[in-house]
Amino acid sequence: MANETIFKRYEGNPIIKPEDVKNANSVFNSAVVKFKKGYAGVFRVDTTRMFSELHAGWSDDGINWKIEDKQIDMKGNTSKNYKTASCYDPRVVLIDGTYYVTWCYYPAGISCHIGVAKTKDFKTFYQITEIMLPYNRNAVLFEGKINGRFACLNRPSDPFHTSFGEVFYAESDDLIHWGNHKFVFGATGGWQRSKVGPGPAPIKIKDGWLMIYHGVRITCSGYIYCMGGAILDGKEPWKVKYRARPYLLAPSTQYEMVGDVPNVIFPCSILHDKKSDKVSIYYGAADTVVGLATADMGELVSWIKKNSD
Ligand code: BMA
Repeated sequence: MANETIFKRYEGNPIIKPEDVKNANSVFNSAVVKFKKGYAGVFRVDTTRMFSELHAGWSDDGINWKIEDKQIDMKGNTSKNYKTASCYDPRVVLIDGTYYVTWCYYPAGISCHIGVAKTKDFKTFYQITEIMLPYNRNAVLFEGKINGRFACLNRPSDPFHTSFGEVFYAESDDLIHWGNHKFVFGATGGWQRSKVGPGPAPIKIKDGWLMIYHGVRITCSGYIYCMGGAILDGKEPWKVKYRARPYLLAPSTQYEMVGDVPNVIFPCSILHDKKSDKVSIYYGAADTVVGLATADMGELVSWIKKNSD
């Protein structure tokens, strides 16, 4: 594939298509994790009514998925309109034996902000609260506590498809009260010249935190979403140690270039198999399907370092 650098696309892509879920128009920006002997995840399903919903799903091998036909019946502190609030772009992370889900939604009017929920079994989900002030469009928790606190990366926004976007860091003792907000990085040049936003939960590595993210450039015929990589400081993750200048993956296959929103690669989850040292990225493609791409962790980290300035 022309633009593959370190990540190779899975030859059976796309691994999840709209026809895999009843009444789905599209299944895309979705988050998967290791669960028991297999995998589980929270999937973004846009229905044929064009509501965005969160659905749970399971897999034995991480490639063949069974996704629930019904949206997650969220318990806890949900907004009254949870079922029609257009819930989208989930991220999932395991911290101390509990899985936490963050997602963007519209609990009131056009004010998009971020929900956080917990689950142990991907059957019962409890919403804890809403984090970050509106408008915020993307938030992902780190996979472990940092200096004893929960921490997240997030992207302040406006109600629409902004032409700007920068990544911020925040931390919390209880997932409810957030502070120590710090700027991490913003748009630079080239493929990430218009806006950037966090992708999957950052992964702890020897050099700090491996961060995969999306970067956007606005062209005369629309936005183009690519995937990039950076390494953040282990103790002070708002400090960027390395950030690769070239993209890691750009839309170039038919399923990335053709769909509801053309030219989108939107990574939402990463799996690291410690035995083989293989990294798998699950990404939404063209706001329609889910693609999978894999890389060797060692090669990925040295490529980010080598291509950083
Ligand atoms: C972003 C989000 C994503 C979407 C992307 C491209 O602003 O809405 O859900 O994949 O735009 O349309």
